Formats: sequence, C-alpha cells, structure tokens
Amino acid sequence: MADRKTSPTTKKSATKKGASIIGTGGEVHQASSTAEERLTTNHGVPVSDNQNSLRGGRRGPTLLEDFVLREKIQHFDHERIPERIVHARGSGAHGYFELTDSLAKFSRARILTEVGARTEVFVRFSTVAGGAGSVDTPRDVRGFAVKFYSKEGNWDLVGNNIPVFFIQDAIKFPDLIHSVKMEADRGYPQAASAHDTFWDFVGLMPESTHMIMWVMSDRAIPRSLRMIEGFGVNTFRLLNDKGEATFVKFHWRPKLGTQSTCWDEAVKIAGADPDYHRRDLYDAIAAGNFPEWEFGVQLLSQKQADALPFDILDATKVIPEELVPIRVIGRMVLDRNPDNFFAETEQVAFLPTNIPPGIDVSEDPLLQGRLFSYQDTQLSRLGTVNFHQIPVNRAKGCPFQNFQRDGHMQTEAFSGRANYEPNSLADTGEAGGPREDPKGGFRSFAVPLGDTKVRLRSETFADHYSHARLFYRSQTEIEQAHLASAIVFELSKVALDHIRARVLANLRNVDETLASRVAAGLSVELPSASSPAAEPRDMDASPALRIVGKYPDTLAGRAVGILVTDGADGAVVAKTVSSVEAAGATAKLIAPKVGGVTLKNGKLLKADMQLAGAPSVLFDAVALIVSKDGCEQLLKEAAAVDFCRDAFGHLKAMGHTPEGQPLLDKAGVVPDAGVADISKGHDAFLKAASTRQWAREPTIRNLA
Ligand code: HDE
Repeated sequence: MADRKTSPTTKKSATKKGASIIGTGGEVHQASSTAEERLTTNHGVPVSDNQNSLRGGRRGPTLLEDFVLREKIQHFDHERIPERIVHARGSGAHGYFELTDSLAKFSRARILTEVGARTEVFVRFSTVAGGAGSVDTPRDVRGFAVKFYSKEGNWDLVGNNIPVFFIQDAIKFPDLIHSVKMEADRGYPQAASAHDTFWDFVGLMPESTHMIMWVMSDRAIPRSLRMIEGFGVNTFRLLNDKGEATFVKFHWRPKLGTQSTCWDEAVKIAGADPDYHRRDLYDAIAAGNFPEWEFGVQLLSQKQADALPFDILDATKVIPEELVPIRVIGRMVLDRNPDNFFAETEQVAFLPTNIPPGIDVSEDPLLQGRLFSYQDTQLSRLGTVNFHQIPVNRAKGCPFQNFQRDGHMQTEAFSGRANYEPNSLADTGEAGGPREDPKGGFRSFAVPLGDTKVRLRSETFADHYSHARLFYRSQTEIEQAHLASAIVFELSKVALDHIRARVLANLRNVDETLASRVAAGLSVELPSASSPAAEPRDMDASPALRIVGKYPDTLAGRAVGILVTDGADGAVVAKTVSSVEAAGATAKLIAPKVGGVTLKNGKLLKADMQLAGAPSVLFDAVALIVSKDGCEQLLKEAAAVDFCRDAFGHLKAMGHTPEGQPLLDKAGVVPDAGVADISKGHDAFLKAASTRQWAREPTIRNLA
C-alpha cells in the first residue's frame, strides 16, 4: 500500500519548486512542476485552478458542472464526525511501552511476560464533561486511555486519572452524564460540574460520594497531562498458563510527579490559554522532553480479595497501596506527536474489550456495561463496522484475519473464495483461511456463577461512605482545605437549597468536620445526617492518596516566565535562563513588546511572548528582571501588576532584581521564603520554584 502518511501537497510546499504564474483573471497561481506535487481531486484528476469556481462569464453564476468545486465543498461539509458523548476533548500522543518485570507467574500475555520488549502505544488524554471545543482546565476527571499494539492483538487500557468512579452499575451512566453535561433546557454550563443537575444526582446517589472527594480534590485540576497518575479503575483478571486467575488493578505513575493548579489559576488559564494542556503535551514532545510513566499492578488472589472488608468488583472502592502494594513492571514513554489530529486523536477508538489472551475482565457491573458501550459508540462516531481498519486502530503488532467481510468503508480486498469457517477449500489447494487456536487464543476465566437472574445490587456494595472518609482523612491539611473549598464553590453555584442540604446531609457520614466546614463556607445550617445504607467504618489512613508530599519536589518539566524590560541586566537574565534550564525547566522571556528589549549593555534581547498574552498563570514560577525606568513603566500596566499579584496568589516562587520592588509592592507581594532576590544568586529561587509556597496560602486566601 502506498505510504499515506503524508500527502504531497502538505509535506512539500508547492512554492519551493513551483513557479508563480498569472492566471487568466490576473490572479496569482502557484503552479506545480511535477506530477508528484500536482493538486488533484479525490479521484486523481489534476486541478488547473484552485482559486476560481467555474462560472457563466466572469461576473456570472456558478455552474453545477463544476465538479472540482462541488467535491471540495461537499467534503468540507462532512468533515466533522459526531464528537464523543463523553471525553470529547482530548489530546493524543504516540510512544512505547517497555516491560521491566515479568508477570509470567500470573499471566500468559506476551506483553506482560517479555521483559525488555517494546510495544508501540497510542495514548489519548481527555476531559469528560466538556465538548470537543471546550477548554483544557475545568475541574473534571481526566481520561487516560492507552492502546498497546501488542503482538497478540490490541490491548486498550481505558482508564482515568482517578482510581474510582461515580457509580457502581453501568445502567446509571447515562443519568450521571446527563446530569453533569449542559442542562437540557438552557444548554449551559459547558464543561462544569458546578450546577444544580449534577449535584442533584450526586445527593440522590450516595455511591458517588467517594468519587466526589477525588473530583473536589486538586487531582481534578492538574497542572499538566504529563503529571497525572492513571488507573484502570475496574478490577481485571490475569490468567496464567495453567488457567489460574489473579485479580489485578492497573496503575500509571508519572515520572515528573503529580502537581496541580490552584482553582483560581485553573479558571484564569481557561481564558489565557484554552489549549493549555494540549499545547503543553505537544510542546514537550516536540522539544524532546518525553513524558514518562511507570506502569504498576496490584495483584490479589481470590482469597485476599475475599478477606477485604469491601468488594473489589465495586468500582467506587480503592484498594489502598498500603494494603496491597503496587508492583512496578514497566514504563511508558510518549515520544511522538500525531501527524494529524483528526486521523489519529479524533478517530482513535478505544475498547475495553480489546484484551489479549492472559488478561480477562471481572464481573464488575460497571465494566460489564462498558464492554458493550465502546464498540457501540464507535459505530455512531466512525460510522462503520470497519473502524478497526483506520490506521490508528489497526492491530499493528500482529495481523488480523477472520471471515468478516464487506460493510461500509471496507478497505481490504480479501482474495479467494473462503469467507466462511469451517471450509475444506485448503484440501483442493485453495486458501482456506485462518483457523481457531484453542491453545493460544483468548479464553475467559471459568467463573462459577450459579446464581438466580436478578436486578439487584449486591449487599457487599452497600457501604458508600467508608472510602470517602478514608480519602478525606488521608489528605494533608492543605488538601483537605482545598477539597472543602471546592465543594463550597460548587454548591455556591447550586441554586436550589434542597439540593445543597441533601449533599450536606450525606457529607456528615463522611466526616463531621468536613460537613461543618462546608456548611460554614456556605453560611447555611447543617442538616441532620442522612441514613447510610451501611454504617461507615474507619480505615487506616493511606498517605498514597495524597498529592502533596507524595512525589519529590522538582522543577523538571515545568516552565518559568521571566519578565524583562528595557535596561534590564543581561547577565542576570542569562544566568536565570541557564539555571532554570539546568534544572530541567523551560524558560520563557516575556516583554512589554514581543520584539524584545534593549538591555543595559545596549544589546537587543528578543522576547518569546508579549506581556498581555503571557499572564503568570501559564508558568510554574516567575522572575522579574527590570530596570528602574522599566519598572516605572510597568507600574502603569495592569497586566504587569496582575502578573505579580497572581503569581503570589497562586503560591509561586518569585525571583526579582531590587529594581522590581515597586512593582511587587504595588501587587501586594509580601516577602516570604518564596520571594527571592536573584541579583546575587539563584539557589533560593530555584529551591522555592520546585514546589508551591503552601505556607503562604493562609495569608492570602480564606479557605473553608
Ligand atoms: Fe467510558 N466511555 N464509560 N469510562 N471512557 C467512553 O467511548 C462508558 C468509564 C473512559 O480517549 C465512550 O469511545 C460507560 C470508566 C475514557 O477515546 C463511551 C461507562 C472509565 C474514555 C463510554 C463508562 C472510563 C471513555 C465515549 C459506565 C475509567 C475516552 C467515546 C459503565 C476506567 C476514550 C468512546 C478516548 C469513553 C462509555 C465509565 C474511561 C460512551 C457506559 C469507569 C478514558 O463508550
């Protein structure tokens, strides 16, 4: 098959070799000189004029006969396909997975047993609630879907950055999603959970409480897609050669650690750069800063699972790492941006049913529903049963071969007469086609069922609060305050009092102090507690559920914005840039005008960004390297004052030269450990920049 990766017209600019010629109407054409560069219709007819439609006279009507125009416009009219009903907004990347530790004792899947083997992957990160054109930084769950092109067929691990889910049974999914999406009559809010219908659903479905703790935590406002954890969420099984089963939970851990934004910052980023996460991922990969994750598993025997005080088939429960440790068995590196967003990121179709032999599903009722939903949704999105033939979806690690034929957009021309099985055509020398493989093929674990047919939730799913309590109580004080404040924010946007009251009544079962904090933050009376279906239990705290303090402080993979003015000291600028880059971060020079500034030594310094388009929310730390006159100019510039005020308010490290002090004063910046004079050295600034200044927070914000 011809290499379709690049089309001649996009890869090689016709302007290079093509000559400009004057058209009949005096217009300029870029003419091709070779057949390879020639613009054609979709059917290969060379196009002579791509500027003018065919008309009855120079000023006359357009003719129906113009098939070049009609084909082009018609194709354009159909360029959009239905966006995903959930996870519509996403960003993708290619990379590889490498196994570092064999799970041969537990699984016969080659991808989990061939140590050192590299498997190609395609990953798509996403938000859940917003449409495809929504912003990147709302408070939301992030999808973390990985397609491994394994030698035994594609394996899709379609996970999230949060290890639990809102509901226990797939039958509630449409209700959950309807409640969080834009309200049915008014068509808003977009990409936001802070509204009546979502919290109405939450209050009426106490099983969502644990997930609510996670979604109201800072994990739902990540700093970067390169810095999120990932989880398979549902419990799966591994099957070994002997047919023995082990339960498994899958985990991704980012090498750069997990860091989040502040809520006020996330809101402002949405305006400053709606593509903040997409750009960050693309730029990092383009610059060779390849994001990397460790891949880990939690393994449990049936006996261990039975001994747990909760049901591992219930996706609203987490198995604390302190109870069942994570065994790291591999790593994933994303090292290539997609060539084409639509062809790859938009058309990629993940299916939880894509699992190679040696991995199997569990009876988790949420997962069971997912097994149907994804295949089905691809049909409406991609429009054909042959969506597996789209290059990004193809089984690349091995051939696919069966007797399924025809259908819309069939791109394979299968040869031979055999399109059924069994057949005996091979006996006569013809191609008989593939045959089943009882030994190596996919087999399901022989799960004993023997129950009666019922529409009932198992009583082992009844406890809706213990894990929510575990999560809340395992957080640091900072994180607890953020979580409580996030609930206050969201419930403050809820207009109906009874909805707020019901949520508060449920929160009392999680933790009395949390409920009181939220009630105080709303300035409403605390209602009496709701009656739980099962009495919540106290569990041992799990520090692994925190973000703060979980990963080492680092500036690696982050960005520092350096605001400069005319007359700035070039030596300090150069030293700041080099020390930031040596710490593994990106340095961006920001100036009042993008052309740059004239330094103290008279040299011109080009800027990367203009101040108005580079607010400090886009950076992890900032530096202010200005002259006395330059600072005076900035005092009259609201964007400069906001730059400093926001950096301080978002708990960022701020480096500055003494000349910048008046601007810091005007912005209300109070000296603390995170505000450092860099005219004499960068150590204090770099140290502060590798984390947030949590100690500052109580001085600038009234948290719940
Ligand atoms: Fe999904 N989900 N989901 N989901 N999900 C989809 O499939 C669904 C659930 C997740 O980047 C859809 O191809 C049901 C849990 C991700 O393309 C759809 C239920 C988890 C993505 C669908 C769930 C996820 C999707 C929409 C409840 C974490 C984006 C488009 C039973 C483990 C994949 C599509 C991508 C996408 C159904 C719950 C993760 C409609 C019915 C739990 C990361 O089929």
